[in-house]
Amino acid sequence: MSARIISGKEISQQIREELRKEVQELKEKHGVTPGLVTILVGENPASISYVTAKQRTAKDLGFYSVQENLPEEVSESELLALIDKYNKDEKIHGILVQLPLPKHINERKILYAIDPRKDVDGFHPVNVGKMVIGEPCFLPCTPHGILVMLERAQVQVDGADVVVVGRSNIVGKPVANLLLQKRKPVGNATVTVCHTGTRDMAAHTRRADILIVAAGRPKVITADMVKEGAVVIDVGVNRIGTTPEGKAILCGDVDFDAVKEKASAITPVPGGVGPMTITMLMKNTVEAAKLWAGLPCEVG
Ligand code: L34
Repeated sequence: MSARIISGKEISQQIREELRKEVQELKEKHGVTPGLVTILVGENPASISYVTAKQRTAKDLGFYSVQENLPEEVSESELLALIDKYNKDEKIHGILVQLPLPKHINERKILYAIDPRKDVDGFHPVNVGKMVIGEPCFLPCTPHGILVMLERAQVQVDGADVVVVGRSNIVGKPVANLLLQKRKPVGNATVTVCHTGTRDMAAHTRRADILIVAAGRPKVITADMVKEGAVVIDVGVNRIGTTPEGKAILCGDVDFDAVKEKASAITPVPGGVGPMTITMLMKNTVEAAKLWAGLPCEVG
């Protein structure tokens, strides 16, 4: 039997419609327009594509949005000065610095410089700390998107054996942390995290009721590594070539065609976790605007 497809694209569309209404209401009732700045350094094609999509979505939802493009050679202090400017800008409620940054820039220093109240990526240590102890805060967009997908697809998470492949600060660590928390409706799972130091990865993945893969390598999860009936969330977006028309050919970290015959539900690539990441950035920016305006919100 072929797995049910959990479409990030469709769930995203639903949430974007909800957000569009909320933005309109914020404008009409409170005179607040959510403001987002996305900062791109250099010309990494994947980063350009993601930031462009973020800007397009922000505009489509009625945000005030600003795109900053900086050259690869920009200095750390110039980038810090720009962040400082937007920390003080009353029209901007969310600041996003697209990662990865060039090697000569200290990523940590940049992320620490963003005002935690405008940290719509949830990467500032204040927000990471709050997340770990279960306080209201900005949740990082990809893990947040995964939680919402599991919720809207009505996957039973409470009590489930979840296996996460990957331990990055952006995905693996936070998603593992969130799912082990006693939070509702998505949480209270038993979580295992596999990484490059794991001795027998398949022994772990085969036990998973829910398998979340953020390894950053194409098709590392094959059908023999998946339990019959498991729910599989594929976070990978790998560029494995280009079409004759010059479009990127994408594939996930999961061997989709084989695994879909074994799983009960699976997310596709493209159209899975990626669009959800962008949608949760929009959600966080709306929350940031409410926080700034002193309105009730989910982040503090
Ligand atoms: N600061 N840097 C910061 N915040 C983030 O949340 C990100 N991330 C990751 C990389 N760097 C970041 C993203 O935005 C990954 N990521 C991201 C965002 C969107 C998509 C994939 C990754 C996405 O929309 N993927 C589409 C395909 C798009 C394409 O054609 O390239 C999909 O359907 O999966």
